[in-house]
Amino acid sequence: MSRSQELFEKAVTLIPGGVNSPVRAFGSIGGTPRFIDRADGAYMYDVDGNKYLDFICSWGPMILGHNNPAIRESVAKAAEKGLSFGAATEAEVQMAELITGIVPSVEMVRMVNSGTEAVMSAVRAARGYTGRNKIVKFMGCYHGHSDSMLVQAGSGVMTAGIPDSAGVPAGCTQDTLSAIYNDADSVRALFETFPEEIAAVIVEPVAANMGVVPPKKGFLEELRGLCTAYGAVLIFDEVITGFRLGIDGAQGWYGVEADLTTFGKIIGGGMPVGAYGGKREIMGKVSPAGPVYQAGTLSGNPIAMAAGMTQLSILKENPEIYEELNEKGEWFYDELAGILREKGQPWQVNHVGSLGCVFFTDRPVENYADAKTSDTKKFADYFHYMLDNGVHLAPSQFEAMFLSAAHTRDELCRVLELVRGYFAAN
Ligand code: KE4
Repeated sequence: MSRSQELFEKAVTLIPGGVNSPVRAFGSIGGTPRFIDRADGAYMYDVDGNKYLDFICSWGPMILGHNNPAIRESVAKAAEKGLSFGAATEAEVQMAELITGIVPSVEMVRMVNSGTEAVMSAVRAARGYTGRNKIVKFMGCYHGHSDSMLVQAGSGVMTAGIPDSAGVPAGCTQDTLSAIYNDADSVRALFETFPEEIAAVIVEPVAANMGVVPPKKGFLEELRGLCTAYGAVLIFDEVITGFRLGIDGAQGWYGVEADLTTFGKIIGGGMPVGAYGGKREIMGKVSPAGPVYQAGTLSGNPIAMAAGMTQLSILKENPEIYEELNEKGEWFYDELAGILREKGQPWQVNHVGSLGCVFFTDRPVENYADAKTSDTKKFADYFHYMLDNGVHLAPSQFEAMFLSAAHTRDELCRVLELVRGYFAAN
C-alpha cells in the first residue's frame, strides 16, 4: 500500500471525504488522491516520492511556478516581524495601492481570505448599493460556496452532481436567477421580467469551472450594456482570470470594465487571500465607511500580503512573463487540438491564454448544457493515463488546466507526446 493510500484511508475517518476541498478527493475520476509532500517550479512530489508535472498549479495561484524564491523569502522576512496583528498595517495600504493602480475599474478594494468571501461580500455590497435583492449568475459558473451562489454552480458542485447544495434554505437562493452563459438574451429576458429588482449580474469573464468556456464575441459587452441600462452592478468574478490572462486580467483582455471585481488565487501568491473592489461609490458603502457589513480576523494578513505583493510586483514589472505564458498556452492548446484531429478524435479543446481544457464531447462547448455532454468516464481514463506517466491534470473534466511560467516548452512537448500516444491507442 502506498503512503498516499495509507494517508487517504486515515484522512477519510477524520476529514469529510478525506480532503479539505471536495475536488481533491478524485471523486469524479476514481483512484487515490496523491498526497503532496512538496513542490518546486512546474513539479509536485508526492509522499511516495513520485514526481508530477503539475497542471493544477494550486487551481491558479502558482502562475510563476511553485516555491518561487522571491515569494518564499518575502514570507520568511515578514514572518520575522510577527504573523498577525488584527490591526492596520502598511502592507495593506501597499497592496491596495498596487491593485487599484493595476486594474483601472478598481478605485477601492477590500482584502478578504478567499474567493468565496470576496464574492459573498461583493454580492452584499451590490445589494446594499442598489437596494435590490436579485442576483443573476450563469449556469455552470462557480463563485465559491456562499449560500446564494450554490445554484447550478460549476467546479466541484458540478462534478459531485449536486445541482444545488443540501443545507441551503430556499430563502437563500430565491433571489438567485440563473442565465445561460454566452446567451445575453437569457439575461435580457430576466431584466425584462424584473426591471427594477436585479442588484447585480455576476459572471466569470472566462468561465473556468465547467471546464474552460470563453465568452463569445460581444457577450461581455452585452452584459455591460444591460447592467448600465437597468442600473444593475456588473460583477466580474476574476478569481481565476485576475492577473492570469494579463496584469489587468479579463477586463484588459476583452476591454470591458466591471463595476465590481472579485479576486483570489494569484493575488495571494499561494497564501489564503481574496479581495473585492471597484467603483468608489459602491465600495464606499462597505463597513465601516457605510452600512454594508463585512469583516475578517485575518483579512489583509501581513504574511499573505507579503506573498501576494511579491507575486503581483514580479508580474507587473515583467510584462514579458505574460507574453511568454500566453504564447506558450496558445501554442500548447493548438498542438493538443491538432493531435486530436490527427488521431480522428472528436473531442474539443477550449482555451484562453494559459487556461485550457479537453472536453470529451463531440460538440462545441459554449455553455453548461454543452459541457455536461462530456463523457466523464473517458476523461477519467485519460486523467489516470497521464497521472501514471507523471503528469498531474486537474482531477475533473469540469476544471481548467493551468500553465505557469515554470512549464518549459520541452516539458510541454513531452506531454504532447504522451497525449499522442494515448489517443493513438484510445
Ligand atoms: P475560493 O473560496 O476557493 O478561494 O474561491 C472560490 C472561487 C470563486 N470564483 C471562482 C471563479 C473560482 O474558480 C473559485 C474557486 N475555484 C476552484 C477551482 N475551480 C477552487 C478549487 C477548490 O474548490 O478546491
